[in-house]
Amino acid sequence: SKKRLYLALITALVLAAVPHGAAAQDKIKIGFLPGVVDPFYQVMQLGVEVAAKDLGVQVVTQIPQTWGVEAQTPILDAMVARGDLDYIVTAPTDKDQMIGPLKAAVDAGIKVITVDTFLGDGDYVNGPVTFPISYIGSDNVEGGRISARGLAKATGGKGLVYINSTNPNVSSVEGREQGFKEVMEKEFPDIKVLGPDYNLDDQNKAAQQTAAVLEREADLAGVFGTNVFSAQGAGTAVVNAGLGGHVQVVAYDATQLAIELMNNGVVSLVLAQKPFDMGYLAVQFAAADAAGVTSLPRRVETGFAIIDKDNVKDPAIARFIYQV
Ligand code: T6T
Repeated sequence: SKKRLYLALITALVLAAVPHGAAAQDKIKIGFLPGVVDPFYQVMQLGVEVAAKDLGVQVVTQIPQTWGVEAQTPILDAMVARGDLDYIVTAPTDKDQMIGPLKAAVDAGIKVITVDTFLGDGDYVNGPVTFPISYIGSDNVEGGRISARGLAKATGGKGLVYINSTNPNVSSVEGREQGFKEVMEKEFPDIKVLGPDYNLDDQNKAAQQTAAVLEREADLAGVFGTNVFSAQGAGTAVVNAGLGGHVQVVAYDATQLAIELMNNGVVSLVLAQKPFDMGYLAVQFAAADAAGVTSLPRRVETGFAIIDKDNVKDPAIARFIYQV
């Protein structure tokens, strides 16, 4: 496809411009600061590391233990204070509150690439936020739409469904909620949506919240878990309530547990993102930028693998299950 050709061209340019085995002092140094320790970002880290090796660049990785601005900002500040980083590749944990701390990095001479989540509205050409080189991640609004159609199909297009999510103001999960609600309103008038409840990216909290809804709403037909811990918590609650197969779950993020829950008939659809590609491309972009490439796209959507019972054994699909 055109996109593949384009990416191959970038790689060729980068490989031509970045001499292999360059002296250590010539290597660019990238700080990698994802959102939190989870299988999604661990796979992204693999992509970052493989690209760094392929392109001969250095990477310093630091991963927050918990999700949020409070955990991410001090790590970012410390990365800036090191004084030796050329680029920061990061997933902002809040689309507004991380603008200031990341702008400070730019003011200190570090270039920023956002992966998975974006700042502002994600339009780095027209703004309001234009300082990052690029956003490389999923089209999460579209992912929410796909999830809604999957859950509607599994529930027969009617009844009550519930969203469990992480936090407000995070571009990724916010987009998923928006796309999900949009499709339910427009295409499935007989489905009513409850929530979201916010679990602060804590799986136990997601399970408790889902259990409470299951108890309150005897006729709940389905749950949309908008990320790893939301979906795993929701799935666990459904299993514990003995409602597997009666209450359908759609899981965003293809963890081993999500796939196991699908094989057990609890989860009806798993949406795999492509975190390896996000990490690999981000490092490639940094190296290309350092080599003087000025035409890098300001937004790259990395796509999905939509996994269900019928295709999960297909190696071309199964390779997108998060293996860490
Ligand atoms: O769903 C991913 C990521 O896309 C989101 O921004 C935060 O949660 C995950 O890391 C999964 O836990």
